[in-house]
Amino acid sequence: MPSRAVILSVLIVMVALCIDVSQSAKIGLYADPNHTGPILAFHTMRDRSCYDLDSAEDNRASAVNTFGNCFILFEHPKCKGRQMKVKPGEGCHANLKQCNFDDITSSYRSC
Ligand SMILES: [Ca+2]
Repeated sequence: MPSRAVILSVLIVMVALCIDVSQSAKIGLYADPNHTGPILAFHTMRDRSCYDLDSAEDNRASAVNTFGNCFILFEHPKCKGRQMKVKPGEGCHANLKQCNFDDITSSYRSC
């Protein structure tokens, strides 16, 4: 029979895992409209820190998939400059050009 402390520890870890999952947000950036062309970025953000695209992916994104999450795309590195929020029902996910944000994204963070 496990001690009460062990059960409590397991519960705390489970709660921590649930919180972590709820805060993680997946994003995909694509070089061409309608989520085609080379994938420039595809990863899961664990917090709201800023992510800078590498020079090879910089200023190339033409479409974004937020997988139901909320993200802010930025014109310059370090989440500076012009910005565009993309979340379900807001922003030009399939064609960033429609929001005058084509080939501009240099960094992003979740919101
Ligand atoms: Ca830029």
